[in-house]
Amino acid sequence: MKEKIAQLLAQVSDLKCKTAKEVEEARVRLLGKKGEITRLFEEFREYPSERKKEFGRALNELKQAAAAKIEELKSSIGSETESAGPKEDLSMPGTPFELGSRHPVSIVRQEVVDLFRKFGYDVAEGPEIEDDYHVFGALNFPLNHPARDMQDTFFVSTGHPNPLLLRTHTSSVQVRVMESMKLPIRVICPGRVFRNEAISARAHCIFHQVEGLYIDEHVTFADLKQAILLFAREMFGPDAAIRMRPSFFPFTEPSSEVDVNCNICKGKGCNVCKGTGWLEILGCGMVDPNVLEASGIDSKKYSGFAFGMGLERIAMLKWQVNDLRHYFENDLRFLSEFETSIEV
Ligand code: 2U9
Repeated sequence: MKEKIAQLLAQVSDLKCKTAKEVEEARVRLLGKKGEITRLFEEFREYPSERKKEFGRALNELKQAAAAKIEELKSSIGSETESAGPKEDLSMPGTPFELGSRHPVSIVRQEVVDLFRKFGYDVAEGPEIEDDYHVFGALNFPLNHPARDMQDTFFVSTGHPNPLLLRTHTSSVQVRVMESMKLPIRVICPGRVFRNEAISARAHCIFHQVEGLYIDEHVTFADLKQAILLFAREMFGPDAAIRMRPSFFPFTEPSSEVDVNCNICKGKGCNVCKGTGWLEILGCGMVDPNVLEASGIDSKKYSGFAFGMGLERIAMLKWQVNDLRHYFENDLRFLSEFETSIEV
């Protein structure tokens, strides 16, 4: 034991390492679980107590000397590596990483929402899986209306009077607002809607809408016209003009479709506006008294207007995209054309 201790002590004091790996190897060889010094301690444990006195101190000194040497080697190698200069050239330009961008439909939705917030509208959202009553019944759709057909609507459950379905418009959110909020109501409802349509360049089974509703005493068609004109000017520029064409919706009376003057050909006629000089942007109308009454609003005292627009359509006009399917395919070549979401 005595000789072995002396031999290891000499080894420790002569120990030289060039790399951190060599230091670690030396540590394992001497002090590791199966290291030589550890093994001496195991041997020592078996000795009778009178012999323990003889070697105990020397053995502890060996262990301390080995640990101190390993520490010394570790720090000298560390400082040598540092003194050799930094590995990386910190003046080099960083590795660029690609920034994501907002989806064009999200950009348009934000624009429309911000704009109506500025006009004093609240924003409301509601469930995408709705019941027949909130999507059709409360909105004056007769029981035999074709929109209720399975060819037009995705049903989740059938066979009872108020089946569940994927909402075909966000008007169901306004119905819920009318049921729960105090009058007057001024709200816009952005959201995803679903229709059982064949997918083409002009139609998709999923799209996004923003709908608006304003109910108060003495609301007139003139208020509606002014609100839509202000919206068009904010959205398409101060020169935007609108034209209203009579239309029909079960939930509004009278109803109207709204066109904005084509900002590509300035009204002269081009292939985007199909030679008409006008582009359809939304539908609107005065809320049908039946719809107000269904949600418990006195239609003698209150009146209101409502409007709805498809966001993909607005985005197609804004960026002159000619195929609706681009908005759903997540092709990065298309998506990266739009503004970045991260402000730098
Ligand atoms: C309530 C009462 C009335 C919402 C309205 C339209 C006219 C409309 C279409 C535009 C293109 C749907 O996305 S689209 O296909 N919408 O023309 N929407 S009035 O009227 C309401 C809504 C809720 C309680």
